[in-house]
Amino acid sequence: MNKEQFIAKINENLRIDGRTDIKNATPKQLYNALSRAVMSEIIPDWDASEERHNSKRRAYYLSAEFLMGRAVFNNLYCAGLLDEAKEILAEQGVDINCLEEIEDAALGNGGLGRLAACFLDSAASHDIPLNGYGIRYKYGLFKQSIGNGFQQESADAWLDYGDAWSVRAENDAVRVDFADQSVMAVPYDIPIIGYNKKSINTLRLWQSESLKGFDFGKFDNQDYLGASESTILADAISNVLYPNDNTEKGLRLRLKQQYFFVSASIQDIIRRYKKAHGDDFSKFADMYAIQLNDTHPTIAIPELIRIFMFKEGMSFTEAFAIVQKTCNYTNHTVLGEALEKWGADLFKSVVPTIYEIVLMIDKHLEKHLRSIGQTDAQIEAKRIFDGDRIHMARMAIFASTYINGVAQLHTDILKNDVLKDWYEIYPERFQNKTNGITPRRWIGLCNPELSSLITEKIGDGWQTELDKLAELKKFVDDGATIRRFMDIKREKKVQLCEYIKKHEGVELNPDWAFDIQVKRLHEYKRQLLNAFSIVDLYFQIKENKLPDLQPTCFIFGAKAAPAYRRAKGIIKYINEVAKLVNNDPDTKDKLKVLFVQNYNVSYAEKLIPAADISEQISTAGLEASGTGNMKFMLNGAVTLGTYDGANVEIVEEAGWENEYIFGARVEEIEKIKPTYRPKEKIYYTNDRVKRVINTLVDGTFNDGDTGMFGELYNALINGTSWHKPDHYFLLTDLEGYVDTKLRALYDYKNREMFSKKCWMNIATSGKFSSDRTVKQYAEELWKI
Ligand code: 26Q
Repeated sequence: MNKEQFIAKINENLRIDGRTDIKNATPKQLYNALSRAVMSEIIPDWDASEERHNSKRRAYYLSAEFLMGRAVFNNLYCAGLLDEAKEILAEQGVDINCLEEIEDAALGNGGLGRLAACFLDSAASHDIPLNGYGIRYKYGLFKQSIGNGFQQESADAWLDYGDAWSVRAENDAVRVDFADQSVMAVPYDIPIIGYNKKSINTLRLWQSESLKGFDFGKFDNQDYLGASESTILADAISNVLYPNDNTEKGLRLRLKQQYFFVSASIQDIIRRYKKAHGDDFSKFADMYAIQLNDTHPTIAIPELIRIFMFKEGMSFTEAFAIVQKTCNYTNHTVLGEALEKWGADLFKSVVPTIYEIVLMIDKHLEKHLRSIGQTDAQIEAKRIFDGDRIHMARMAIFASTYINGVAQLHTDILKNDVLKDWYEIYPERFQNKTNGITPRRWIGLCNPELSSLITEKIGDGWQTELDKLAELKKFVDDGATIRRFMDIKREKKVQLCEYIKKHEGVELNPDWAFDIQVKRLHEYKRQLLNAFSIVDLYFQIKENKLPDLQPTCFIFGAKAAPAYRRAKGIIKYINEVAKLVNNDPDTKDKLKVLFVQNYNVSYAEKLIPAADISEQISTAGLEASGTGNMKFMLNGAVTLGTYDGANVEIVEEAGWENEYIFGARVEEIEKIKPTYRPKEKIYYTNDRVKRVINTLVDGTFNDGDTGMFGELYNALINGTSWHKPDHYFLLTDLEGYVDTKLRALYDYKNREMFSKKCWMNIATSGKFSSDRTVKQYAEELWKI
């Protein structure tokens, strides 16, 4: 498509859509016209990719979340049309950035959903036949605003902008049956455009609709129950993404969502298999691998068995063998509260047939464990059905070929601790696959300035072979190059400052150090520890103890699950700290604290390139991997963090001298845990720590009489019925953290020396490309 054809297509779309043209179109009209122009351009390539992959072994990525972010800039970039599109609009006096008003596709909560999106990008960019299956939530993750320091939520009606990047594939609709209703699952196909259109894969998202109005003749009518189900009840299933990150709540609708998209996907996979290979399922596991993104789609295991047994006439044993050869399970967490367990009564009342099959799998497990000589106690600890609840992770492990963790440390913890019992009997099933991020979105698109400098130094090619960044090492002592990098970092800060001025109404100084913590709000991620460190700096400045401190902006961005009271209390606390330090004449020229509203993928693309310091401060052992840490590294920030998750591997790649690591390690945490008494051992004996903690209750700050701060204080100092005091070891790590933060900030004053550390981070970030990760999945798990 040449430029004239591109313009013609856009204009044609605008005439049909709104009887308008590029000059006069609204951003929404422009977005749809431009996107549809690209869509019509890529359809032949999309078809060709599918055709090419059809005869090959392929993998399916089943995930309840795909956190895609904004599609338009990424797709133009990957299709090689971004510069041309900019030009076309500019010629009509339109700034392409007006498309920033288009909402993100926020069909995920955080790391797990964004990882799925990065994997799809990487697979398409390396011609790996990987398709995604998920849910087309009508409302994605809620939008957040801050009012009087408190989080407020509103609905994310992302579809109000139109859905130019998907194709409704009504012919492939399938029926999904529950005990009390039947619904239609209608697929919407989204093209995943590989870099330079290497290949175009498909993300298929299912929307739940009423059966009414469809051609019943197309579906087999056995078990039909739902003829009178109202549209509203059907629509409810794919209506909204559950906003919990790393917590599990056994809710009926959530289980329905899981079975809904899994059943539809499995039916789809089987239909495709039959079309290509007929009714002989002996080659099923040779043709397909299914990756379960955490336990959320684990119901795929009994669903496959159900169809094999009741529709295809296999025995349980035959069906189970094929399923076990086909499925793999990725674990993303060690937090107990995130491990999915479903009440047996609930499960049975929603999907009774599946429940029976789960019982069969459980019996099969018991027999198998007995046959390999396990004791009653060992068997009991592994039962899928414990008499009361169904343990999804246990089912996933038993019925999978491989189980993988998402960073080396995390995998070691699974093997030696959380899943030790299982590792003992199935050592060959456990693998590590350290996470990664796509360099297309996380530098190419969000940091074109740095990308140009890199290309100037080492040529093209690094965008799909990120290990090539190692060639940047040789420029570390080249002052001119480092100063170019420093100019770019400043430019990214200026751009961020403009954006923040517009969206938060706050003015930041681009000559200050930017210290950024952006991620979901969770106690284990310890945003409260960061806030405490700032309060300690505040007190130290008031006492004239920090001469010539580097002026620093501390930026936070995070959404709290709406029902997570403590997380919301932490947001309010951060905003109270901001009010104090930003207004005190003794500190306002040294410290600036900002909590940005509605942190999401698009905001991340602005914040991350502007960071000097990346905050990755989880309690050691609790952050499975982290992927934000990798994005900051790739954009030239140093990590201020604990020895946790992928931080361990970041240090290994970049060298200790280029990161700021502090705090208790996993072994130390394990050692102090049994006798940990933070009140007696730290709070009462350390006045600095005490002064900071006391700000929760001594009237320094105001929680609007909600009691939130008192509850935070109580959890730290006294504990609760479900957790001992300071469950996340903030008091243990606070002093070491402040000292290390100060070391980083004093180092920063020698800008050129500090920038060399940043440069070394860029040069050693090659390992953290999701291209590497996906290739490892393809070769070592899927055998593609
Ligand atoms: C489960 C049941 C019911 C409702 C919600 C959930 C639920 C939803 C989302 C449970 C967990 C999640 C998300 C988990 C997650 O994002 N984990 C992160 O995964 C990243 C990718 O592997 C890691 O880098 C992070 O360390 C990990 O926290």
